[in-house]
Amino acid sequence: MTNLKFLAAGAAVGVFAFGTAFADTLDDVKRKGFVQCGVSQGLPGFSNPDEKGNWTGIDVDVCRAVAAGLFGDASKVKYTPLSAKERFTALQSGEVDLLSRNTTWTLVRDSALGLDFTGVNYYDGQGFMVRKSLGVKSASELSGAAVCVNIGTTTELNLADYFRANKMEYTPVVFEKADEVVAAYDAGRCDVYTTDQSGLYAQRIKMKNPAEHVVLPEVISKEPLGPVVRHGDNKFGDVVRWSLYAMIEAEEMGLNSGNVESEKANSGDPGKRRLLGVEGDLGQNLGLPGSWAYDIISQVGNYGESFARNLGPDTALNIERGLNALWKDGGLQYAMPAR
Ligand SMILES: N[C@@H](CCC(=O)N[C@@H](CS)C(=O)NCC(=O)O)C(=O)O
Repeated sequence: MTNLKFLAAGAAVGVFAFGTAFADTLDDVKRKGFVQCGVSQGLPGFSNPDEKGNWTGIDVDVCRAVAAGLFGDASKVKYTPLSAKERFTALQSGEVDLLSRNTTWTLVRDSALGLDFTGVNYYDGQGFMVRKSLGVKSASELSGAAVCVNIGTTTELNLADYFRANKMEYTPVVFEKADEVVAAYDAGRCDVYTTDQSGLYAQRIKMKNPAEHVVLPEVISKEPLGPVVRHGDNKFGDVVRWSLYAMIEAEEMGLNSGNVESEKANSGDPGKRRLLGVEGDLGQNLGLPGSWAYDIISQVGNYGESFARNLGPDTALNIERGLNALWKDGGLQYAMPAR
């Protein structure tokens, strides 16, 4: 009986912690004047600092878009680098307001961990990398391999599923920091490196001789990566969701950082006029200034610009749009209607 009481009391505190204590992240963020954004510890194309500590990447652009929408200034962001293992505790505890760190949207994370996913800024899938000299052409040839992998990731779980389902053996070689995983693989401590395919391309740049490694054709999982807020943090969650949608919607409408000023001044298109705050009160509904989407597009760019700048053919990653093309070009990126 006593135990039951303890459990009930504990549950109530849990609800309070997730439901009330952080319910006003939007107000808190407005008051302090910046967004505290949880990012990776350095993943080129997604969230990566240069030698001066300036962060860039497609995940960083989500943080910057939220700041642009809120404050009219994309630079009002502070970054907290987090390992895969640390990331959820950092969000749950309030150390960060927003997690934008190549994080896969799964049922358990969305329900049991007190988190809410606000969208998908990159559709990915897990892959394998090996040394070309191994002569392996398919993942089906990997039985008996030592596999380097990051702890606290979906990668670890999918790896186990894949080998089990295919009745193959493997030896996991696990590390907490992604750089340790890459260094171990590069030093030959394992035969295979596995992570999200985008991560394989990103991390290959850091290896001693990138041309010596090949990504195998198999994609063994779905990895929808997106920004995360605390469960119950609906107002702030809405701001994050619609900041990302504003970037996608802008690409759908043909608005970009180069033309948005003249489009705002001259366009007669009702949808563009609404999104850019010339007509209506979309921003007000989100608790944002009327210029929120204009500020996002002019300062951060549309989704396609962000993709091209961080991941596209002109970057060292050289990733195609693929699943991340707009829905009207055969991809999955689709913004809900801004009206
Ligand atoms: N998407 C997967 C994997 C995420 C992950 O942490 N991947 C590693 C390997 S690419 C990583 O981000 N490393 C960069 C870092 O920790 O800085 C998940 O959400 O669990």
